[in-house]
Amino acid sequence: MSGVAGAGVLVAPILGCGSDAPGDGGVDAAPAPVFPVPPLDDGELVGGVRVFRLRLRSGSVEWVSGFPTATHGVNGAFLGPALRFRRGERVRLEVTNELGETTTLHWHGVQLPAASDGGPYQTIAAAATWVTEFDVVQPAMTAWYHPHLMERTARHVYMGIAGVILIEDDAQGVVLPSTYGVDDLPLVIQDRRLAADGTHPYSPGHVPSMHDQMAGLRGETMLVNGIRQLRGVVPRGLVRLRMLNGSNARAYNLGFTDGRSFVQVAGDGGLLAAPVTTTRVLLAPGERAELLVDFGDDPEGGAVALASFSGEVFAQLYTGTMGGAVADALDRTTFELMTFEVGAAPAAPLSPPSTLPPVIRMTADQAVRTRSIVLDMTGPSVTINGARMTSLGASVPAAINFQIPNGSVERWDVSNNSFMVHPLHIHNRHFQILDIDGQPPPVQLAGWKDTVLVAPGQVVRLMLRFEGITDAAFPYMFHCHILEHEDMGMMGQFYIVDP
Ligand SMILES: [Cu+2]
Repeated sequence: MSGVAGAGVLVAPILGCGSDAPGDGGVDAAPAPVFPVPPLDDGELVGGVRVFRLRLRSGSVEWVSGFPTATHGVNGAFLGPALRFRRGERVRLEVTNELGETTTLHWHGVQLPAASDGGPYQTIAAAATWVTEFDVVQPAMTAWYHPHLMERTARHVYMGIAGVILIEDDAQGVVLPSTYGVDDLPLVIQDRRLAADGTHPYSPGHVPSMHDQMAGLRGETMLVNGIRQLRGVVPRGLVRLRMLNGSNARAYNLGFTDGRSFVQVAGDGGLLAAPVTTTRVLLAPGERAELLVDFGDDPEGGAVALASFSGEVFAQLYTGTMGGAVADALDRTTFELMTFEVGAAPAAPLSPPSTLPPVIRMTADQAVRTRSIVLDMTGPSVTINGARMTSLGASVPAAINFQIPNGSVERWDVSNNSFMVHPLHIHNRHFQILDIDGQPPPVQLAGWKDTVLVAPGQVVRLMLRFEGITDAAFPYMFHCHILEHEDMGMMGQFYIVDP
């Protein structure tokens, strides 16, 4: 198995993983019959409730030969299973924390009661089990889960606690490749900064520098599904890739090294209003996209790499001297993430859908109130509306606390006054982008979303409908999804309350 030509620093072939590492597809002689994906977890039906049992535990993975890296994982050494939810069902998550320290587990992109959100208020003490239950009310989409502990999110995600959630909804009537691990493939994209001894800035006893906290920690080693230089075999035909940018800070401008086009059918919040044929998809941390890639004309044994064409968007995402200082070399160039090998097996005889169900667009006149959300960085500080959330329910200089009456429609005008991109994530409620610098969003960004990339100098106006279960005791969070920024307090909270 030859090494992939990466960014000049990724020259080693895939290294053997720990015995229970994801994929374990390293140096074994026989090619893996299926694509290395996280295990699929359908839970167990108990009295009509789909129960998932998740164990947060420590482990290790040998990304650097001879030097195991200490990791965290969910039911395994690194990352966690793909949880499959079905719309209309009730799910129960039983999360046992064996990490030896407090954490949380947040269901990113899932619409649920605030007490089930798994944000910084729902802490799970060491050795405790958190049980939460909610109804799956939303259409098909790819969501994900990760810790969300106040000031510790970046560390816990970097150590390896993350996984995808596949929400299914047969009522939508759209036929997409759906054989998990064969033609329906989640790709969890993460970068890691690994030293020669396998440690990284969040390893036990290590602390990221102030520069890394301000810039967001970037690394030179690319992992897909926890595997370095992943090579996966795909059938000759249409394949669905569920992309998740699970990195702490790096954005990716994804495309294929042979320039082939693909069809984007879904974003963060599920299906787009129409399929979009393109050669690039830009994903900030926390964002997802579902792509249909046709390998039907590829020769058996052919290979094509997935790459990030980051240099193409560098000037958009980073401005001025300060922007240049927080970006790294990879942000200025093109680098490979993984390689697809085309197998012998034909895929299911599917074509990309020519249409998708309509997405009813919200309009500005529906808003009963507007809010300004100003993202900024000054000195050693990352702020929302000039404030930092410093502990639960408190911020400096003033609490960023919104009380939003249930049933309200609001317009949030999000501006980025800083020199680098910030992805704003809003818990529970998906939103629509009304416009970007006054222009209507392209189709890829015109569906429902929960995380939006806001480039320096941009004003992105969002439309949100707050409805559902009210809770005066527990808020939902909104924050920058550069996890170092979130931990430094670039976060606010809102309550949905009875009108
Ligand atoms: Cu940020």
